[in-house]
Amino acid sequence: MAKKIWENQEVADLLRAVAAAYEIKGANRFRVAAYRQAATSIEHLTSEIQDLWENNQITQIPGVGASIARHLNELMKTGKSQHFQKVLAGIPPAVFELLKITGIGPKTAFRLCQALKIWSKKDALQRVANAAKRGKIRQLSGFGAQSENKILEAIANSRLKKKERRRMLLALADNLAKDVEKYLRQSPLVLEVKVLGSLRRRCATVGDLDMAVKTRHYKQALEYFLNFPKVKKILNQGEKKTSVVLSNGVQIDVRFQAPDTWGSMLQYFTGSKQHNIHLREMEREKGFSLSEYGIRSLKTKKLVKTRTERIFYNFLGLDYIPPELREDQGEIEAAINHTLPKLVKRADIRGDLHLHSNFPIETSHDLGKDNFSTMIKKAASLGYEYLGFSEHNPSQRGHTPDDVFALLKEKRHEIDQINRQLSQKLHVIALNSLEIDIKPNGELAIPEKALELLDYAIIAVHSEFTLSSKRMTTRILRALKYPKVRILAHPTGRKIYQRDGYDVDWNKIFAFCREHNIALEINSWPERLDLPDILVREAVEADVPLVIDTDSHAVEHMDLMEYGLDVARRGWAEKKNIINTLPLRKLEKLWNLNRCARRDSNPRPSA
Ligand code: DGT
Ligand code: CA
Ligand code: CA
Repeated sequence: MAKKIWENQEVADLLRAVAAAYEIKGANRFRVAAYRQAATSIEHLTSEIQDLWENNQITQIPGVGASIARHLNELMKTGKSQHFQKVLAGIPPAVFELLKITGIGPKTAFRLCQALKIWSKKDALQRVANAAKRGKIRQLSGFGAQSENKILEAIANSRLKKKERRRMLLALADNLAKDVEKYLRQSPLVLEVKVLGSLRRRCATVGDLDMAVKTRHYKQALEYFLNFPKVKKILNQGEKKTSVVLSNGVQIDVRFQAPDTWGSMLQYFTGSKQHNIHLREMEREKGFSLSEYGIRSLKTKKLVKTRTERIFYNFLGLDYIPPELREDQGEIEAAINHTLPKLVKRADIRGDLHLHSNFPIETSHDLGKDNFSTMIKKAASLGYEYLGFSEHNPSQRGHTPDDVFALLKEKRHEIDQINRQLSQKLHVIALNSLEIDIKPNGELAIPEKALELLDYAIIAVHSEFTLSSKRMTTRILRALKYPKVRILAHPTGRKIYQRDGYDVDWNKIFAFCREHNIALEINSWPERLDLPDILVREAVEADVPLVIDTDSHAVEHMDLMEYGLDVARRGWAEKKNIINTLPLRKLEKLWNLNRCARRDSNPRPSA
């Protein structure tokens, strides 16, 4: 029998089930939380857990502690974990189906299953929906007409979500493709490999993977590809192309092409479809037809072959168009008029302004995993000049304003210390920031005098996402007016496939931010990518400053910067639009950063 290959979602679901079983059985809440955290962390991995396991890297997943790692190891090695089985024993499988309903927790799910005598997973949701429709649930103690309606609505929504969910997040698609690329590159038949389609255009979500292989030996190269160990099913196979399904269910279309027509091939299968259609219509009027093989004159039937995409575009009288822009959103006109933007790139980035360390700040949100110095060392390796530590604010419950001030003073002190010791050596300056909740009324969740301890403040909405557009706009505008506020983090609040962004009057927010030099964040988390590309484009046109942040909760996350960059580029952003491309001195000046104390004690070498 073929070896079982574990998928991230499958493992995450299992850990979540264990957490639920623990909760139902009344286990210690920290244990329950540990399992949930591990599940979330695995769900958000940008690589495959199977690969991590094979490389002995399971313990490096943030949130996966030694004991969970041990159980996972047993699971992946033998196909089951005795410990998980013991915890799950006695909980009917239907309970875990019911947990898919928003708003139903483990204990409620357990009670529902028992009261309605639903045990098996199959049809569990349908049976609950039927019971709700017949008014059976409102009769159970602890439930009412309102909760019954909510359950019905949530079941209907969860069905919709499932259909939508087939597309992958960019980061996952990216890592999968790298894996396939690596395999292909190992063959001497393969001259070059290139990812195409929506992944090359760096779309936030990707349907299927498209790839091209440059080769002079189609047949052997194609056969070599089909031997890739993760190929599960061959959907179709031609002389120069094939479509397969990988063991994780992802489809890949691969084309094999000779060097002389490589340019038109890349161009054609990068798309987008709209971009291609626009080009094709334009060329037809001039008497040419476009295909993956080249540019053909309709009159003479002569085919112009192009080895590179640049030659292809130039032949049509256009400047080379970066893939991220190929959405038929004005890029073709700009390429004709030589007015394409010079897109921001990785080498332009001088720092990361939104990161969470493990400094014990006593927040009700999550803490980071690594300490200041670990993250600063990583920043140095990335070539950064500065790093902004912005843990979540201390929780309001359980802290007086004086407590909060004391905690932040402590952190200020540590940051100053770090700057005296480590930062000087590594030439990376630590900035003291904080990610502060915007309360529903627009107040900030820390006492105003504590703001003085910060170099700059990041503000964000973390609750009450469903306010009306008008109230949300008033709320955010009020918060933006506090002193020290320089960044509005993940400005729409969207999470891909989990939550739509809230409504606000962007024109008002844009105007305020532009006037006060406050940056809107492009958050690089794969399921956030917020601002989304469309709003980035609007912000760029409105000349609103932007920052690209990783919102890292562990050093590994600091590499996510590239996904934020993708979004910025899809939004036509140039270096001048992105605040964290500024060298430290210019940033300090622009934002009036209050770092006097340190400047005396920590002179930086002059450049
Ligand atoms: P996806 O997979 O849904 O994330 O999006 P794409 O853009 O990767 O689309 P896909 O995989 O269906 O096709 C890959 C590329 O092939 C697409 O970006 C452009 C090209 N293409 C596909 N269908 C057509 C078409 O009907 N006309 C033209 N001109 N090009 C097409
Ligand atoms: Ca595709
Ligand atoms: Ca495709």
